[in-house]
Amino acid sequence: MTERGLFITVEGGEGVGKSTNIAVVEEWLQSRGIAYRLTREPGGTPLAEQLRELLLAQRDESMAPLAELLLMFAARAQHIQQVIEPALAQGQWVVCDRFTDATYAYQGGGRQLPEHWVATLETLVQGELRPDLTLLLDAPLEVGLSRAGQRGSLDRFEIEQRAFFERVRGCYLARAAAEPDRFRIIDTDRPLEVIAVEIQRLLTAAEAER
Ligand code: Z5A
Repeated sequence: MTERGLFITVEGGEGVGKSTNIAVVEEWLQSRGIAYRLTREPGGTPLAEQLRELLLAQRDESMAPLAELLLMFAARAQHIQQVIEPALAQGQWVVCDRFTDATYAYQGGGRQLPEHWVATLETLVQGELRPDLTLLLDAPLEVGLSRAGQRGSLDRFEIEQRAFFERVRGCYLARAAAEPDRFRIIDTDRPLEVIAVEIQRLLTAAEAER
């Protein structure tokens, strides 16, 4: 029987360097000859990418936080069924740029929706599926926001106020403290080469622990 792949998620607040460091994860997987699927949330399938567009676009009508929460999980249900579960079952490692910890952080922490709403939907949509390893990229707010601010147009989340992002970061760090076996916190307020070495070391350890 094919050994199930490892499910790795990469999380963090604005501009912490997820895209930059996911490239390091990919290079490591390729160097090991490990079959993998790189994907992202919200998104990862044509339908879920359409939901992503709805979620990120700025528009005149403000989106109700509950509608936002439900759309995140609608996209996730599609993504799990079409991409994540089949890949893991085939033995591929799945590397996902954000997953449900982002929902706890942004809709729970940022939008201040009750945590148990997120937990209820998590159980409904995911069943037993949880990441095996979560790399939480973390940097002081000023660092992340100033890096993110160098980009062009801002999406519906990026226009939020500082207090929103403080709650997001606080929620991520609290979740990491509560689940130390799954989370690895990576300080990204350091040179990229130093971060890359740490990520390679963590992945090597995760492979050895299987
Ligand atoms: N969202 C949600 O609310 N609920 C959910 O359940 C999910 C998501 C799944 C889209 O996510 C939005 O969806 C997101 C939360 C919400 N909110 N926002 N915004 P996204 O992941 O697509 O968007 P993002 O957070 O803006 O990620 P990003 O644009 O991909 O940024 P990043 O990956 O963290 O940063 P980066 O592009 O790698 O780096 C930013 C810049 O900093 C870039 O110029 C780098 O070269 C530079 N950088 C990075 N690291 C360093 C270091 N170490 N030194 C110097 N410079 C660096």
